[in-house]
Amino acid sequence: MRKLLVTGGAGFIGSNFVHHVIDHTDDHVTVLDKLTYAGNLASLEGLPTDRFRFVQGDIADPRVVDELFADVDAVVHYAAESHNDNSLHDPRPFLDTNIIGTYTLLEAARRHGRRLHHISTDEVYGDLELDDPARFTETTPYNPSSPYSSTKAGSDLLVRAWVRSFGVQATISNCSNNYGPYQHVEKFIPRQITNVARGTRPKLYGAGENVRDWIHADDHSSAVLTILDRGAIGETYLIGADGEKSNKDVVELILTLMGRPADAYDHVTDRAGHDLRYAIDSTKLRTELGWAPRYPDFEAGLAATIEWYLSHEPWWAPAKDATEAFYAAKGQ
Ligand code: NAD
Ligand code: TDX
Repeated sequence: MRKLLVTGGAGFIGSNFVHHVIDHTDDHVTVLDKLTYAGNLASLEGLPTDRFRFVQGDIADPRVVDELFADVDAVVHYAAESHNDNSLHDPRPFLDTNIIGTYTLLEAARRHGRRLHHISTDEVYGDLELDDPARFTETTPYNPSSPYSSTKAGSDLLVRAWVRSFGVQATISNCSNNYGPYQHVEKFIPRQITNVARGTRPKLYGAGENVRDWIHADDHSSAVLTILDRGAIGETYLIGADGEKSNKDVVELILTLMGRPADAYDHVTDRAGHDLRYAIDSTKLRTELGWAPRYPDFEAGLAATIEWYLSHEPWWAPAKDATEAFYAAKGQ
């Protein structure tokens, strides 16, 4: 039985990964999570106590990190400050967690000789024009736009340097936009679903022409497990499921699936520096490691996600009012 340490496992994608590992492997999972506003223990309810334990702590705290690294076989690093809008409001926690936190984990991986998989984002590559036939690949130059994406880019470069300079056994994945259960209501899709559920109109930034490349969180998890098992040390793999959609199309689909008129939404103040389009070419992961997504139908995945939010109001309601107050103060 392999022993995994999952940082940020009480967040959106980390908790989906923990459920995926428990369902599809014999591994034991320890979650290290600070429980910031984005962490939610309710996302980890019902896991078998003989295969799962939770530790509250900061990835930038070398004492707790060192103790946990001593007792595991491999580490999957999800913990981050993850929301672009928050990074425009207050960048400091992004530096502390994404840069210093990742540095702290790399030093522990080096001391203990542990395998580390670092989770990152396609946003490190900047953005593409709407009519550009290009997609991001593993060789696209880094060109991040926001405080969030620049700290993720910095953390990726630290991982690469620790592999090359110190022989740390690490891999990196850069994934496109995730959707699915357990995503915080600050993010685009859950915000609009829960707005409609509460009788509030969805809020589209600017004209809504920006394109995101959507992947179900469970497909992200299966890709990460594949890289952990079969990825080559020092390599980067892009994860994506060919799910490009404009924000306007997504809002209209949410409204239609929820039985409302497709135009019953508001245009609000655009995000500063708003990236136009992301698009992932995941050929390397598919051909070299044999991975394929299991949820290629975005509309079906979105319908299931809407059902999940409608039946889990106690999970999201406590965060909804504060999130909307934050946006309202910015005219969003
Ligand atoms: P999230 O904000 O939902 O969860 C982040 C988790 O990390 C929370 O549980 C939080 O409590 C924890 N955390 C924050 N700071 C910490 C610290 N200092 N120490 C320990 N724990 C801490 O984020 P998410 O959307 O699940 O993203 C997870 C990872 O995936 C991030 O690294 C993010 O960059 C990456 N990613 C996200 C997406 C996406 O679409 N959401 C896409 C690609 C990559
Ligand atoms: O109310 C909204 N209205 C709106 O039009 C919100 C919250 C967002 N948007 C737009 C902005 C983006 O173009 O929707 C798109 C998606 O926004 P977010 O959910 O904030 O995601 P994004 O900024 O694309 O970043 C996400 O994907 C990449 C994650 O939050 C990152 O952690 C990940 O790295």
